[in-house]
Amino acid sequence: MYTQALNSSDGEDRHVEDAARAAQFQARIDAEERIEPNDWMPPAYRKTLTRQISQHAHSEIVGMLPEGNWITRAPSLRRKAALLAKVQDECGHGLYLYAAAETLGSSREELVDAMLAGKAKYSSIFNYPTLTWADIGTIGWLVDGAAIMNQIPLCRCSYGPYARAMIRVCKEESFHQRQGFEIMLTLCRGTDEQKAMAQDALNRWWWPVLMMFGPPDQASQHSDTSTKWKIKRFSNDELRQKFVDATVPQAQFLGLTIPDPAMKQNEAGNWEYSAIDWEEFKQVLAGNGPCNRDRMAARRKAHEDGAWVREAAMAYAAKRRQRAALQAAE
Ligand code: BYC
Repeated sequence: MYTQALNSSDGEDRHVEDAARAAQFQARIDAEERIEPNDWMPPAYRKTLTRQISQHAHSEIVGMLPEGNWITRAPSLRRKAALLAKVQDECGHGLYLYAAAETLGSSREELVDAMLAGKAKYSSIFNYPTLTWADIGTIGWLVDGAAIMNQIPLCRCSYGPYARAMIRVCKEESFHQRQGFEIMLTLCRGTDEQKAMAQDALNRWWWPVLMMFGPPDQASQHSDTSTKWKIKRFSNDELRQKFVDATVPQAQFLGLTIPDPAMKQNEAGNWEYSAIDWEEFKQVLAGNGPCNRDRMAARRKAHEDGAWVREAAMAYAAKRRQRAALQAAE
């Protein structure tokens, strides 16, 4: 009886303490202070950040596949060098992001395993195929363009390691966007066949790119808490609209037509677009996009093929630890 009473009062004390810490944490967020790895944070903040950062990391890594598909077929040495550098940059982004997620207490191994087991998501956009060289231009122009729109506000995210990683990622994404736009410009100023190829790529990528920003605001599960904690600075729909408004003049400059005949500019200057097919998005997230199975198979194979590298690195690290311990004992 006495023990029970003690436990219940212990529980209440802990509850009061947690509420006070949560209030203090929110006050720091409201004051635009950065949260760092060793600071106290609500378990749900840690969980949602780990979810978002790891999904972001997986997207960078899976994102290497559709473009990597064209490295051997780039039309010139210059194009090949730029594409190689871009794909390597995406790999680097994945590594910074896994490192940022690790500061929250989940190992890279756990995060990668969750992705390979199909438990963690990666961006829907990378489940579409790259059929022609114009797809490489379109990915740089639109996919990296959308990524920049989404990631610039993440440079002001409340969690320090994520915000700092985003600064470098955004600089590199800007270069990617420019190289993609330049490919499109070259195709659009080329032969009729090249321009048709560019238009075809835009037709296929436009709607999937709009889906990259996530479900509409009323269906977004995480937006409210992520906004309260200043992980998100803009809603999914706000960023989607900013992207459309920035992209329409670029398409006009290229002489390309956005595949949305009902699209119109309103009095405020915003481009109103037609309804997005959210059923297609759901299907892609459920694993039924055109390339989901290929992407997962390629990642699993790469992981298996890389086992010897991980083993060698572990053996080397163990040897170094052993040598350091021996030296310390001398
Ligand atoms: N694809 O409540 P919501 C790049 C999921 S760019 C797949 O609104 P949140 C790159 C969402 O995760 C691409 N899943 O979520 C560019 C959630 O599911 P869970 C990566 C999506 O987090 C060029 C559920 O739907 N960028 O890497 O508030 C070359 C409900 O959504 C998608 C980032 O990851 C999607 N498109 O907002 C190479 C940026 N959209 O977790 C690489 C960081 C939503 O409950 N992430 N879902 O199972 C974010 O900014 C936010 O996580 C999102 C979603 C805006 C994407």
